[in-house]
Amino acid sequence: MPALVLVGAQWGDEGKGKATDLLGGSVDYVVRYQGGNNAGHTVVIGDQKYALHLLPSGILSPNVTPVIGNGVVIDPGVLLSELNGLNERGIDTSKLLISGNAHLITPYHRTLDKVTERFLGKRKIGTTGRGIGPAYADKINRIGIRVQDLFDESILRQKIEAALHDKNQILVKLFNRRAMPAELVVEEYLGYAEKIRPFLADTTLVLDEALKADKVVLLEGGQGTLLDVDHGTYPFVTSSNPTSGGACTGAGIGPTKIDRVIGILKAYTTRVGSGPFPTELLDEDGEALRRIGGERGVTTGRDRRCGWFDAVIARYATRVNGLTDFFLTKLDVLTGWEQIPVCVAYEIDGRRVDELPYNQSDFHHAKPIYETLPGWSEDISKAKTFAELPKNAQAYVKALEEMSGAPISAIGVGPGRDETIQIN
Ligand code: 2SA
Ligand code: GDP
Ligand code: MG
Repeated sequence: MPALVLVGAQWGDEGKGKATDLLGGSVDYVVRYQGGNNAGHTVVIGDQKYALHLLPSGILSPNVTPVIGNGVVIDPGVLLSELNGLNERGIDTSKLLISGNAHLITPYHRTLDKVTERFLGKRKIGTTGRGIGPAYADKINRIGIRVQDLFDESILRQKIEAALHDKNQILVKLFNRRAMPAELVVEEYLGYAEKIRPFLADTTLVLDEALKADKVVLLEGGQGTLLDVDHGTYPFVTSSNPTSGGACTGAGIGPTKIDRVIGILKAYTTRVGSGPFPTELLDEDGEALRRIGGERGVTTGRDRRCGWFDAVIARYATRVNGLTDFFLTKLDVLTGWEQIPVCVAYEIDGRRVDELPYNQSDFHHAKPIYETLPGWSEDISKAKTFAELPKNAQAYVKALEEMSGAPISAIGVGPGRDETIQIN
């Protein structure tokens, strides 16, 4: 098995961190290919809980080489404090490899992210405020700062001065903020260079050699399919490509190397930030899902919006990612509901629609058409096989599988590493 991709099938927070960690025992490399420290991936090992933002979740598996690919945006201060935090807890992070082509998030990106959101008011995206969008905008505008620039003081200074030329005008004239002196940013970033140097690598070459040597490479997406800048609910998206295609560009490997694409799928739906969400529950069921599921942002601490499972979205994720299988997570959270509604299609302006509408206005009008499945009340957190699940839980999983268009190969019944049912 050469390379496999793990993507969020909904709006993120499906449990990708746990899934990556679970696969950690059988893979050699875990690569982050997009996003930055907007991600929040939780891994629970025994009584220890880890929240990873920028580092690949595979960093917790001793035999894994963790890689931050060229498609990631790195806030160096956050990177170093995350590494320190893990070192203090006894985790060896010395194997980490970082692409010199990854872009850097700077203080002006963070400021621009926050002031733009404030300016948008009610129309805000609900970003994490980590500077992700402005950093990717500079990358596309060809005025970004890359990791490799840290090692050439003159280039770093020129690039930061050039990037700040327009931004300071915007900050002062449009947002009534103080200008940011380029020299301050240069000084701070030069200070990161030697701390980052030991991790610097030609990561596409390392991964190519690994694949040629039959090593297993896991490409780990941040966020989720519906937050993809091309395939998500634009403009309420993140500024990169979490979908499986992004894994190729963000890690620098070709699609012919990938033979499995796993979609991580929550047994219900959540979303953080603004934007359409057809099955959102603004009632006590939504509140109960949030409470029982612990649905709170790992990075920002924001309450997540919660709703029933949406099969239209799952089918869409199967399509745009070319999913081979799903890991279904958090089935245990649904224990105790007598009836569980599942959205099978939408009604849009009086018409039934079975596929995700590509027109955003239509999606904003979409009303869920529900089928209701019988629930279960037995505790399922100790179940180790599919057969040990109550009949109604089995039927729920089978129904989701049929509606979503790809087989379910694992089921999460709790946050812990071993609280998973493997199928086959
Ligand atoms: P950004 O900051 O530019 O990427 O925000 C754009 C949109 O993307 C959403 N987004 C996320 N959605 C779910 N989980 C994310 N990670 C954290 C977590 C979120 C948190 O694991 O809980 O702590 O709030 C994540 N990162 C970005 C974001 O909400 C915007 O809708
Ligand atoms: P990620 O961003 O996709 O890695 O997901 P998050 O870590 O943001 O959110 C998923 C949350 O669900 C975390 O708190 C996990 O510990 C937890 N989790 C993952 N799988 C399961 C599961 O099967 N059952 C329960 N109860 N919790 C789970
Ligand atoms: Mg998360």
